Amino acid sequence: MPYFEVQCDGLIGPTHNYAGLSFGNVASAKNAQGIAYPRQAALQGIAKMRFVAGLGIKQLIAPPPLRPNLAMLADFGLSYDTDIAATLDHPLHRGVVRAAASASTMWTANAAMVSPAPDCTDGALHITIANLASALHRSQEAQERLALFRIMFGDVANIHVPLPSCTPFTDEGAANHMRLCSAHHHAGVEIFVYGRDDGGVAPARYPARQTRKACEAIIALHHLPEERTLLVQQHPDAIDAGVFHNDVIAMSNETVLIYHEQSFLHEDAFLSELHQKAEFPLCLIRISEDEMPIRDAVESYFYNSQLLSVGAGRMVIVAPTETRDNHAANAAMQRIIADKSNPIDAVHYLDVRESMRNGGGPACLRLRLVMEESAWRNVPACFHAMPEQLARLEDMIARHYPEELPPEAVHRAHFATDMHAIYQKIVELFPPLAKISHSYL
Ligand code: SUG
Repeated sequence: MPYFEVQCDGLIGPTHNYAGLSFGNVASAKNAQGIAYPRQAALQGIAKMRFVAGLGIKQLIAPPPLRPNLAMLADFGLSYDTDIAATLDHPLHRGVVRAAASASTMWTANAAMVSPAPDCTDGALHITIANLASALHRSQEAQERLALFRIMFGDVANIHVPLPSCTPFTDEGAANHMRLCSAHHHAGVEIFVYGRDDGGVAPARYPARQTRKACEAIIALHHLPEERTLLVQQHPDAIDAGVFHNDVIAMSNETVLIYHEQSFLHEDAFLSELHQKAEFPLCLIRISEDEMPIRDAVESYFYNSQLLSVGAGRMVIVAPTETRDNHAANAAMQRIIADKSNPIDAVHYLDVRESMRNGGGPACLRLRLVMEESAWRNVPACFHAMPEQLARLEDMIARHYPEELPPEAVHRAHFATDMHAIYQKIVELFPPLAKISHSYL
């Protein structure tokens, strides 16, 4: 099989904290000001990578950027050399300091939109880095991910710079993208899900982060043919219920699409276009509001599971333990596993609680790529989640990451120097990172 799917997970950085930075993300608001456990968070992330690699799936590691981001602080006239503690009492500056310390690159599903080579008419693997322009703490990721992805995938993919950071083009990457295909190495149908279009229906309470124009721009950049591309609007009521990305209400893999009845604004039109464009048998699993209310989907992150191919046409689901602990979500999961008419054989529940408390489940923590063996081998070895590298990372995390981080810790004078010293330990395990210039280090 020439092409296979690769999972690329973000290594959770040492500054992981709960700052309540994401309006519309229910977990982020609920856990704001709570105490975070960066060491535990990072170890949970590594355990997930090891588990997925153990399923025989190719797994990569995307290391975090330098935090706190002193360049961004400087944009607001702030620095750790002056009276950083005073920012605690200044609402604007408090938010900026917390944004500059955010470990949000862990949610790698938002890093980029990826179109595998078999889908693109020019036969190239295309990656467009997301601008994440809807929130300050996420917007700083765009240039950092561009630099990292050039190092990781520069030899194997056509990497596009983020779209301009302005309202009509806000883009949150693969969290709003699905791909259906008969098998990963065959041409697939790519589904771009947007929350907002100029003059169209929009959510009333929470922001819609992905625009239709951003999707259209990426479709053109990636050379995706119209006959295998769909543009679908996310249901605004779902966004208003806390579904800030499509991957909080739908999941897909190869022939399978699992979705809630309120995932899309025009479900019937979407399904008829999908049936017309997909030239292979589809397995559509629709979940009604009666079976699992959106409220439970948001609480359990059922749809933010990883639906993974494990060979011979079979699949498994890697779900967060919160799904097991939610009655409706677990019942829906068991129904799907028991149903022999679909290719899904098992669910594995994993603990990624630290990320979940900021609204990031197993699927948020990873970006999917489809690659050939030669491309896979071209990704520098340190980024491969091999057992030795995972063990080295665990050792480094256990020695150096803070055990706990209350939100006010990021306002302490020594925070930047302490965290930057840990970053140097990360660079030692990912030597190509030294090429990324941080002029202020
Ligand atoms: O953008 N949370 C992230 C969670 C991203 C989840 N990703 C996917 N659904 N693919 C976000 O809302 C919270 C940070 C804080 O509040 O400290 C945060 O950014």
